[in-house]
This record gives sequence, C-alpha cells and structure tokens, in this order.
Amino acid sequence: MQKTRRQALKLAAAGALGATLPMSVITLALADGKRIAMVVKNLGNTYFDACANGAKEAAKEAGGFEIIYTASTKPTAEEQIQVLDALVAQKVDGLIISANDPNALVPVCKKAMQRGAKVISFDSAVAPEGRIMHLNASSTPLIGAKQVQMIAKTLGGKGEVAILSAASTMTNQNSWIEAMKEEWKKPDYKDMPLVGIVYGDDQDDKSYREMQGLVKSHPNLKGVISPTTIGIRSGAKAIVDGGLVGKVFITGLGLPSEMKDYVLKGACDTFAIWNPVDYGYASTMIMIGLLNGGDAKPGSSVKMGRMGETKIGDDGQAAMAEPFVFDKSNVEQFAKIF
Ligand code: RAM
Repeated sequence: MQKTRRQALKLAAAGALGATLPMSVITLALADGKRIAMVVKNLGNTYFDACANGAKEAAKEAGGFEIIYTASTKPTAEEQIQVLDALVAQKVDGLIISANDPNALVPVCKKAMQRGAKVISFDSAVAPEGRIMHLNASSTPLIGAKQVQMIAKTLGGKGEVAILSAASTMTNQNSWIEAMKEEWKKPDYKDMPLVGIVYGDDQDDKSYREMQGLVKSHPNLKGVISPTTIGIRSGAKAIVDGGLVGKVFITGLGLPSEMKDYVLKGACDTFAIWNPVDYGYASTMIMIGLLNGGDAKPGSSVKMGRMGETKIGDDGQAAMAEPFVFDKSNVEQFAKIF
C-alpha cells in the first residue's frame, strides 16, 4: 500500500471508527493485504471471540489477508449498522456478518456490495438481498430438534418447558425456535408442553432476570431450552443461585468452557454446540475464495479449507458440520478448547 494512501486511511479510520472501534482494530485495518471484517452481534461474547480465532487462522493459512474483528457494544441492529457504515467508508474488501436483524442490515450491506465489497453472513443470517450467501453452523432443523430431544431426555418427556432466547430480531435463534416447534409436534412430547418464550437479548443480566421471571410465572416449570451461549450460562447461574438444582434443568447451545461448572453442579444435564473456531475458519475460507475470484451461487459448492466443501442450497444457504453434544463425560475435556 502507498504511504499516502496509508496516511489517508489512517485519518479516515480515526475519524470514522475512532469512537466505535477499539484501537487494535484500527492498527489491523491499516496493515497490507486484503481486509476482511468479521462483524459479530456484539463485543464481549466468548463464542464470537472463538469464531474470530478461527478467522485469523484462515487468514494466516491463506496469506495476504487481514482480519478486522469487531462489533458494537450492544447486540442491536442500530449499533451494528453504524459499525458496518464505518467499515464501508473505510473500503474493506470483505464483510462476514452475524446479523442482529436480517432486514435492517440490508441497505448497508447493499451499499457495501455496490462499492465492490464481498458480503456473506454466518451464524445469524442477513436477508438474501443483502449478502452473497449464508453459512449456517449446521442444519437448522437438526439444531432445533436436538435441543427438544435433549430436554426430553433429561425430563423423561414430562413437565413444562420454556425457551430463553437471545433478541427477538435475531435470525438464527428465531429459525431454531421454529425448528423446535416442528419437533414439538411429535406425540413423544405430549406431556412436555412449551409454556413460554422469553428474550434475554444476549445480555447476561437480562437473561438472568428473564430466567428468574420464568420460574416465578410458571411454578411447575421443569425445563428451559436456551439456544444462545449467553442465555444458557446466565440461566444456569440463576438455577444454581436460586437453589433450583434438581427442580429446573437448562439445556441448549453452550460453550463447554462456560457450562462445565453448571454441568458438574447439576443445573444442566446435557447441551450442544459446534466448534466456533472451525466455524469462523470455514466462513473466512469461503470469503477468501470469493476475494480470490470465486463465486458462491445456489447449487454450487464452496471450499472451506480444512473443513472440506459445502453445497449451497437454492436459498443461498449452506451448512458447516454436525453439532457436538456435551455432558458430564466430556465437558471437562472440551472446556480446554472452546
Ligand atoms: C450466542 C449468540 C450466537 C449463537 C450462539 C449459539 O453466542 O447468540 O449468535 O450462535 O449463542
């Protein structure tokens, strides 16, 4: 990169990003090579930190790419659009987005693509008009069904169950909840009714309070499914703090490193997740393929480096791999990894 261009970028970065993004981001953004921004739901979520580690691994393996890992403080569409706008102004080459709202992000994503950037989503999808493709962690029906099956196994198929989700606008949690409801239609679950859905907005304090509220408003509640790593860890904490171990069980999608203690204490019997490092890696490898001149059309296959290949469906979506299930027998081993 020319020195003058670097200096211009430095000024633009300081003006456009200085208020929103941490200093390290600005430094990385000024390095040579194509710049890929991984824009996640919000900062301070260890799940996304692991995804970013995978993204950096992919960039290093491919060579010639820089990763800008960033997000807003709060997981809202409004703040996320500001972060994206700043990155578009800074002319990043690629955007890998986990959306706080599928539709609200479309205009800024379209603007990025009109200016020549490649845009894909992972984790929580942007609506089709706003991205080239979306990479799901795993099959949506499978993730939904698995979570209902896990709580049914813990409860022996009997008792009231509620869902503690992230924000009501988040694409991934909403599609998993739809898939859970499909599974719930089976006669196996006739004695295990779904009694409520609440939203913790992927904030620890709100998720904790929503969990306490569920227990209060449903005195016969036996189980909670939380399809978010923030929700499940906060819900599990509320079970332990509230002396509810053995009375109420939580399951869902969690990180072994954050759920280990709650599994050992008995607040959670079993939970699931895919490897977030692999997920960030796979998404970045797809972006690198696009930046190297490849395409990602429905019906074609895209390469994900050491994660193999995946076929894109007619809806412009593909999936990475199967989720893993954790319990007492393996949680400690995986807690060392993610
Ligand atoms: C939280 C976020 C993320 C989701 C995981 C399972 O970290 O909501 O989007 O995929 O949970």
